[in-house]
Amino acid sequence: MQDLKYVKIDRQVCQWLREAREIVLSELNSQLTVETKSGRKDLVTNVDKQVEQFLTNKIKTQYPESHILGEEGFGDKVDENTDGIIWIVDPIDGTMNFVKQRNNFAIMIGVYKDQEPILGYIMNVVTGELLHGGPLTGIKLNQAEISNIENQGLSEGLIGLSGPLLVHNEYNMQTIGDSALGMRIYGSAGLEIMAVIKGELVGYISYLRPWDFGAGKILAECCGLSFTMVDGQPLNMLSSGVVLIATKRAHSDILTIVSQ
Ligand code: 2AM
Ligand code: CA
Ligand code: CA
Ligand code: CA
Repeated sequence: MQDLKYVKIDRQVCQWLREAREIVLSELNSQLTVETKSGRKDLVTNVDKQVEQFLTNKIKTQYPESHILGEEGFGDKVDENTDGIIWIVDPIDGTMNFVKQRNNFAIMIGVYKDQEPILGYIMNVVTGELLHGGPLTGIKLNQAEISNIENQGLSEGLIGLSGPLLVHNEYNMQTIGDSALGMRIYGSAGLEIMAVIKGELVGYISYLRPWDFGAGKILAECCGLSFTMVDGQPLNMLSSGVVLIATKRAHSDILTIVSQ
């Protein structure tokens, strides 16, 4: 059953994301201001900041009672208290790709109410693909219903991995990769989660923070995928750590290898 209130909110957030996409596309060939955060591989640009400001302004104007957790700090301070409505915003997911490739990055929003999943958004900025919706609206890729995701095992598909986990062989990552038909490293958690939902990957494993998975968790769980920490433990919306998103069969295959 669709809840019309959320269908309306969904329509509005999709419109904001299309506007945010236009902002980014208009800057795609401009010189960027790039700063480092924790180290030389951790970047933020003027466009990351501009998109986060744009989205937080829209959310605050339309839904003033909301709290916003934004990666670049334009939202609110959200600590242990996750009651009420929380919007989790990642203005550019895959900033390194944005800077070096001007391609292969996403804008993401996740909306939770009293810790329950409400709506999730992953927008592939360059292609315009927008995965959106939640348990009360259904999930769509632009206007199209998502088709059933085949419950393939690890050996039947491609696995998305983060580079550092693979290089350091954490959690037996090299055996996990070798057990699949192949490994892929896209460099955007949002696009990798979208690829699992589209059936292009059987799973994805990476160290993630709340803005990296806030949207994807809502979308993936609605599509029947498993979304846990890499040891199978549940995660909450403020968790940080190594996260495993996969079909039910690939999830079980991976947990077996992790525990070996
Ligand atoms: P970002 O571009 O929004 O920072 C790159 O492999 C993926 O991991 C991207 O989705 C990136 O998001 C995220 N990422 C990069 N550095 C990270 C870090 N130190 N901790 C958690 N996620 C990170
Ligand atoms: Ca970042
Ligand atoms: Ca991110
Ligand atoms: Ca980001």
